[in-house]
Amino acid sequence: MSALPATVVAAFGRECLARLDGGELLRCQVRGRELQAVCGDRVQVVPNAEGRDAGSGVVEAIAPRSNEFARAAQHRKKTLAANLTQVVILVACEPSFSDEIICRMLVLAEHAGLPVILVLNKVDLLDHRERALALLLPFRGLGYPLVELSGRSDVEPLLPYLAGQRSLLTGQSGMGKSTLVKSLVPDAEVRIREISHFLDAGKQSTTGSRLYTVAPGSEIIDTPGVADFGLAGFDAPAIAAGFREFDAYRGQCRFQNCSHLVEPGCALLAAAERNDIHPRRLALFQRIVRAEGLAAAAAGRR
Ligand SMILES: Nc1nc2c(ncn2[C@@H]2O[C@H](COP(=O)(O)OP(=O)(O)O)[C@@H](O)[C@H]2O)c(=O)[nH]1
Ligand SMILES: [Mg+2]
Ligand SMILES: [Zn+2]
Repeated sequence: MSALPATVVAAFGRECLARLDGGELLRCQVRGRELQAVCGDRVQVVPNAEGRDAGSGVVEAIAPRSNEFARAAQHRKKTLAANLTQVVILVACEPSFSDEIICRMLVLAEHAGLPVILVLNKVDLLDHRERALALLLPFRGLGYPLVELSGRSDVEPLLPYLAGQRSLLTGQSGMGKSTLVKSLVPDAEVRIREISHFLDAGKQSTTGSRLYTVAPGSEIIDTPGVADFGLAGFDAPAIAAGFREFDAYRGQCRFQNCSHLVEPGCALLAAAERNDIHPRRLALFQRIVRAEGLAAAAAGRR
């Protein structure tokens, strides 16, 4: 049988669930060691012979990706999804979230060239809302929309942002990603069970990313909560490029290779001093550069 075009809606190691363009789901093996299918990939699938192994097939080829959202974990790139149009970063009023991790996710999204929407979830937990909004203050005015909602009871505010998009939903564990997806996708639970059934043999059916259709042309990808968003492979300038408000100061530091940590004549330090950039954002940049082990390299250059 000839190959059919499909989209990967769940992926686990050498296995994935592919949705044929007609809508049929096929559990697939990925051919060849060099191929690694991720959620959102466009693939060519050859169904297995009917009768012998119905509902299954083989991924023969993966189309080049227009973009991918990846995090680097222990020197290994871990691609969460591909061919996206935007990233939705979810935080919650409770439990509290890390603004450093927001910055890390923003670096990854900016690096992939993807627009970002910030969502504050669980606004029904009124007692914690003010504190959460205060933590989000440094991100206001950067051009990222901020949407407030309750993923459990009112997802309406997010709908206009999802229309016509393929959104990657990301955020720390416990922020409410899976709950939000269940509210957004009418038959989500049926489909989750369906997919889990398909992938049970894959053993890790709760750890992978999954693509759901919210409405025709609107898709959302739920990703597993990950503890940290490593930026291995990024150097300090690449990390700085993920802080969009730093752009206006590029080339204005006294030293061309300024690390923006301690140098005299640093345009970013001066801007933070004047509150032209939010001091917290600069502090988080510096913290990430140090955590990624890049501060020593910067000092060595001087
Ligand atoms: N109060 C409240 N709790 C929520 C809301 N959305 C999710 N939760 C709870 O937050 C916890 C984590 O949700 P989950 O969807 O598993 O988060 P995930 O780890 O990001 O997928 C669960 O106990 C949910 O019931 C919400 O809108 N309001
Ligand atoms: Mg979840
Ligand atoms: Zn500088």
